[in-house]
Amino acid sequence: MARILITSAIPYINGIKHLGNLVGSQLPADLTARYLRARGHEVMFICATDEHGTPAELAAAKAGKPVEAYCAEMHEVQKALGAGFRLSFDHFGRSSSARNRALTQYFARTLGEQGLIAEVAEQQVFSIDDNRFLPDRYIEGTCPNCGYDKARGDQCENCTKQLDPTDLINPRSAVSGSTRLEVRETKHLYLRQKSLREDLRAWITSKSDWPVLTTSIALKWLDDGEGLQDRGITRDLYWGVPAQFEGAPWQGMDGKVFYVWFDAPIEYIAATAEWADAQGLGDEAWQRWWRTDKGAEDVRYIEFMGKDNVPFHTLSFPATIIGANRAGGAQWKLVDYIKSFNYLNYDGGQFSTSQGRGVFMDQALSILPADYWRWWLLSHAPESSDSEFTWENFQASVNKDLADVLGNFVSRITKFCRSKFGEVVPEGGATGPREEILIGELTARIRAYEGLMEAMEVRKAAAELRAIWVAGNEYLQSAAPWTVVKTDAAAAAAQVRLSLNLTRLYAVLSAPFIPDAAAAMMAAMGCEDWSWPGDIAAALEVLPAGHAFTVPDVLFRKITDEERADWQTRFAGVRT
Ligand code: B3M
Ligand code: ZN
Repeated sequence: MARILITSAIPYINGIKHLGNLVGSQLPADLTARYLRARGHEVMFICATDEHGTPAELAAAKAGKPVEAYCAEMHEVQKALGAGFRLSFDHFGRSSSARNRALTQYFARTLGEQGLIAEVAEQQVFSIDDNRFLPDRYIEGTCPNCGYDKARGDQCENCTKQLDPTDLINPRSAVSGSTRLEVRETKHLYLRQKSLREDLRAWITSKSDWPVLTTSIALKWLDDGEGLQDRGITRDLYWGVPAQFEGAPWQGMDGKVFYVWFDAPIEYIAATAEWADAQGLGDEAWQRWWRTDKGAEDVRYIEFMGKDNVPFHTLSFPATIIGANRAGGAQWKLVDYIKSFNYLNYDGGQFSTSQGRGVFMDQALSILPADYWRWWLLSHAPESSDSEFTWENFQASVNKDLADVLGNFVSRITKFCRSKFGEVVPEGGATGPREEILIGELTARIRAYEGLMEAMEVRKAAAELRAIWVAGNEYLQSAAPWTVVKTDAAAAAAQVRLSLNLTRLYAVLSAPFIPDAAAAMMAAMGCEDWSWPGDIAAALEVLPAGHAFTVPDVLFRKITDEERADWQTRFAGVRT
């Protein structure tokens, strides 16, 4: 038994996530957490909402709400949707928590004391009427490239040209519309990442088991062009972790907060502390996951994220950790393995939050239960390349894999047994060569499935699980107890007994992918034995003759062509 810490990239607070976001981090992280728990490991699975920064402030302003209230509300919405998708977090925290404020300030102070933070003077746009500095996105004006009159200080949405605020024609404050703007000097804190470059390189190159996708992105950012740059870690915003605090090794940072990407990964640690608080446990309970000087040296730490988040997790966050560890006091855990994902596209284009294109988490659950989505998304996870959601493929996958293969097996065997032997596992008869062949195939496939799950090869693991279901279906088809029973009731009883046991085994094996259906199968088998199978022959004898079961409701219904067509139109357009 091992201790495994799993974090999923924490979703931004502003708005409901689409299925592409879900399959890029939270869902595969859940799959792994569920599997490793089922194998008897001690797992800590952490996620949170990423609540600070400009996007949160702007979204709150657009919703006409104070940012605190907006974030509190959206946190509950995202938490409920996570629960709806059966994401089995040990804790779903908030980056705006008191724990994260304290830890972020602690890391900043420690880095500062190590000489790893520089104070840098910058020229920045100040709005006289708003009495504040304006970050890029808070300045609007006319694009010098295409003439679009709502271009933002960082980019023109119309022609996509990257801009500096000073490029804009007739710049104005996005907060008040005021045009009384001037450039003033202001001071910001920079993390001196450059001086950590060789430490980072040594650490990254020591990770020989990392996927190429992860390592190549990390090394590219470390070495490309000008290479790793020192990075501003403060912003002129109201909403965030205050950069001026008691004990800070700098002055004059009042009114500034840490940059959202500085405090967001620290929230992984803080959310574990929030978990301990919620459980009424002391600091040692979360520190044993995160501090190698407090018992975390044997923890294996795995992070899940989309590929766009990799630079922050291979360079910036490790720079924070490595820099803080130099102080020699608390020793914080670095990630052991990063599982990163490509993008999921939607029906010939991209999912788009701003255009409302694609299926969002709330919409998905309003049309079908979580397991249907979990199965499709995980069995088509964008691992080695981008993948694409189409309604045809979704329909085919649900109807074939879930309804025709797994659902049909369970329905057929339970109904047949009820009609011939009643709702108890039948006695008598013995298994023969056909069953031995099945057990041989299942053993080989289940061991392969375990290897793939351990390696977090999500698509391949799904394919192996599907093959395990198919093996049972083919066995039942060729054994044909409904024919055998006419001449040899005892032989048919043995076949049925094995198949009912296989239903229980399917529940155990499938639970990481489709937890609700697995629970329904286990409940129908009148059993609570979720133990992972060692010897497969033994696992197919857990339900003894005479054990009562029930016929479950339809596990998976088929998606009709009309529904498919309807959904296709409904989700093509603009989300209202
Ligand atoms: N919120 C970006 C994203 O949701 C960002 C991840 C933070 S992980 C510390 O993709
Ligand atoms: Zn433009």
